[in-house]
Amino acid sequence: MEILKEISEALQVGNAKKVKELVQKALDDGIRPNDILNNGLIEGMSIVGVKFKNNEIYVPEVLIAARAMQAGMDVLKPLLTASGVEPIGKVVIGTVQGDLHDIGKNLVKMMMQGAGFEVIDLGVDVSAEKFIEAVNEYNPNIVAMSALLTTTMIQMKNVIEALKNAGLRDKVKVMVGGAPVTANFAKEIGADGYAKDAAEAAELAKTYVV
Ligand code: B1M
Repeated sequence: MEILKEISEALQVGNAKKVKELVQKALDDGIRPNDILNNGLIEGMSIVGVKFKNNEIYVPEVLIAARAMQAGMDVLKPLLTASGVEPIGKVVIGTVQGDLHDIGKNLVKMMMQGAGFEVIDLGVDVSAEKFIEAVNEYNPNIVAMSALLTTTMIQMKNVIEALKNAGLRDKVKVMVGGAPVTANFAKEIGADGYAKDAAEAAELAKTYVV
């Protein structure tokens, strides 16, 4: 669809205003929020990722594209998240220590909210200690961790070890995800589950509270 291509292109050049307007127009045209997300916004961001990798663009351009992505996600948010319903469970979510990538984590949060969870978002660069404090404070069903760097994904293991040391491991399900994370890695570090994308993450989370 032409408008989804336009959304992807506006995102790639970091035009947040245009992304916002186009996402709204796509919704008004009756395009489903998930199609706008996957074939417009995420599609655009994956092209940004390839250009970044090939040194065709640099951190500032990626940051501007990330802001445009967030602007588009803000328009979709009310449609992807449930409101006014009794939560089906509680999730503590964060991007692990040393890692500042939050777009995927924010999407997972939205999808989980859409599935009926109350989500406590600890943000980015979250240390094991902060995860433990939050588990003690909020008593969640699930701890959800995101990592986008091969150098930070190992922090997920530290959080699981910290949960064990604090005697909390059996009280929560731990799920992990993010581009470099795999199902095998999740198993190796002793997580309960892995999801490859935000929709799958919400589905997996539901299986932990039924
Ligand atoms: Co960064 N970055 N970045 N970056 N960045 C990557 C991740 C990279 C792959 C780019 C590349 O080289 N191609 C590369 C990592 C290489 C590696 O480790 N293997 C990289 C690098 C190297 C870096 C820096 C080190 C660059 C530098 O400074 N030299 C630096 C590190 C900063 C830090 O974190 N300490 C850095 C910085 C940044 C920006 C700040 C500029 C910006 C982040 C802005 C922000 O998040 N607010 C940024 C961005 C935007 C990217 C790319 C281009 C896009 C990431 C993204 O948002 N994708 C990325 C390249 C790429 O991924 N193609 C890249 C869209 C998002 C929807 O996808 O986050 O994967 P994603 O989430 C997916 C799934 O992974 C999954 O669901 C989502 C889809 O539905 N998912 C989960 C995510 N979390 C989950 C949790 C779950 C389940 C599923 O359960 C709990």
